[in-house]
Amino acid sequence: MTSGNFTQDLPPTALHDPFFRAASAPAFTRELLTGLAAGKYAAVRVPGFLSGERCAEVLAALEGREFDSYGKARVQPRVMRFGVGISDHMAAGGVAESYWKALEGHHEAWRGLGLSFDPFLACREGLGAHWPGGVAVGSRGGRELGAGVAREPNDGFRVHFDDSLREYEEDLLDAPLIGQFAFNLYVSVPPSGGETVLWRHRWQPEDEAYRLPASYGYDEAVVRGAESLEIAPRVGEALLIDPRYFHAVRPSRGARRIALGFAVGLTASGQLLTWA
Ligand SMILES: O=C(O)CCC(=O)C(=O)O
Ligand SMILES: [Fe+2]
Repeated sequence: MTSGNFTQDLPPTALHDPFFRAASAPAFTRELLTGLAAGKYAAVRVPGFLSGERCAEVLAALEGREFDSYGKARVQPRVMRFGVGISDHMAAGGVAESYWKALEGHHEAWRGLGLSFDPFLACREGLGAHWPGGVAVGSRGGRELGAGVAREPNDGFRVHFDDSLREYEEDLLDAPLIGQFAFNLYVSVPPSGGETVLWRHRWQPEDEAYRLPASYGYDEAVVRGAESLEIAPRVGEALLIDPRYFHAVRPSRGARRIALGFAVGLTASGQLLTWA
């Protein structure tokens, strides 16, 4: 009944859901985080989250390093990363032992950058500045997960969604989650392209017909007709999205697109837990 007569002359993309919006604010307030978890926003942007000086320090350190690429069969076009991501170590609906082994090298690689501060700690502190339950790195079987990675999707990310409840057979973290976010802090952005796009569409079983073979992604036709939201990232800006909305990153032109990223889960006791 809600799609009453007044909508009949409008194409579907002309309709707007007032909750499908990106809020922009100087900080991650309680209201914004609870609103994102509850579905009152699709994304929250905090420009100037990390100072230009700190962004430049991280970028300068990363620029001289060799990046790995995500698993080439699953991630096409290629996405580069510095650090270990859990999605490359999935096995039988759980986490492969190789992840824990790889994390040792990960910590060494990040320490080897010789940064004057821990950028993932800075991100957690900024994210949790107004959050009563605080932000901590999540654990699995009592072992601390990775704190984050630097990701470089110069040729874009395909249309996909992230939902650990669907990706893993059992709880990924020791604490069950009642909400999930994806966090990105941009340290290098291209002069054109590189936009993050969200669609007001969540996975439904029919969508599997659009899944690209052996890939993490879907044919863009899966979001056809859905309302969308485009965000052009800026250096120093933090973006927190509801990753259960299908999303993509457009190819970059003219410069590297590098973001520090991690997943965030909200527990029933109101704690925010991160992993990568
Ligand atoms: O780089 C971005 O803006 C979003 C990347 C992404 O797919 C995610 O964080 O889940
Ligand atoms: Fe994603």
